[in-house]
Amino acid sequence: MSGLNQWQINRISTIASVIEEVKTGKVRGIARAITLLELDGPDSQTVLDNLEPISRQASVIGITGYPGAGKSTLIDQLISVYRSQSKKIGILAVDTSSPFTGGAILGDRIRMQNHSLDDRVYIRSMATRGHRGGLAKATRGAIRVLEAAGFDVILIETIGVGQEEGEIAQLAQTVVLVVVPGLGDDVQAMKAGILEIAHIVVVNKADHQGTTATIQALQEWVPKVLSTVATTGEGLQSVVEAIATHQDVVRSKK
Ligand SMILES: Nc1nc2c(ncn2[C@@H]2O[C@H](COP(=O)(O)OP(=O)(O)OP(=O)(O)O)[C@@H](O)[C@H]2O)c(=O)[nH]1
Ligand SMILES: [Mg+2]
Repeated sequence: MSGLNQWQINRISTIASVIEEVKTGKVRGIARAITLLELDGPDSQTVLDNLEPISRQASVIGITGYPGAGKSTLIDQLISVYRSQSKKIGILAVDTSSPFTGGAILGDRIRMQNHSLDDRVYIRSMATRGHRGGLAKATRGAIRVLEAAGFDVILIETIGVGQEEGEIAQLAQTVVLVVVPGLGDDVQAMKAGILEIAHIVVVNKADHQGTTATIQALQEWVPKVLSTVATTGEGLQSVVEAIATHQDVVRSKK
């Protein structure tokens, strides 16, 4: 290392220790690695290069849908199921605080805190607001970090409209779209966009009126339409099975 100055040597050894912590699944290392990727500075490529050889293959599931549809509540239920299967689960909540539900990220933390003391569950909010394409880049890196740390399932929560819908289709193997009853004409509007990339559509808040009509309207366009009440866990088992079935298809194609 004779060509390097002390600062460069320190930097390299810091990254090496972060990578070492990631490999052993240490939360602190995972958090630092993802922060380096978010900063998108010179260290971010070094982190990625060092993760490459230890990367594994996790199930990457996108949970997408309009603000307030119940994505976080559904994820909280999915965490419980995957935990009972002894899986390690990472959650990347990307830009979920909408102008409508401001402060949702804090809400998410509170809702998901059932799991916050569990070292087999890692929850991270990723702020990419204002960065065009930032979701894809930093999130792809964060997925690598979690894979390297031995996570089996990675759930990505996104609003999934506009620019983001193409990005989530590239990041996740299985895309679950969460909608609520009473979509009506919106189904027409969604056809060319998010419905095209969704593998599974979940009509959540099935305790509200209009669930059957919404399911019927969607069934014309999407192969798999299910309904849930995320707050009680009703219908959740079917969602878990549909995800597993789609994951089998994904893996058989590799
Ligand atoms: N009645 C009813 N309420 C629900 C159901 N699922 C979620 N909710 C409620 O709907 C509100 C929004 O749920 P969240 O899980 O935060 O929705 P989200 O899609 O994550 O919202 P953003 O992150 O802001 O996009 C909360 O008050 C939930 O308790 C359901 O099945 N039925
Ligand atoms: Mg949410």
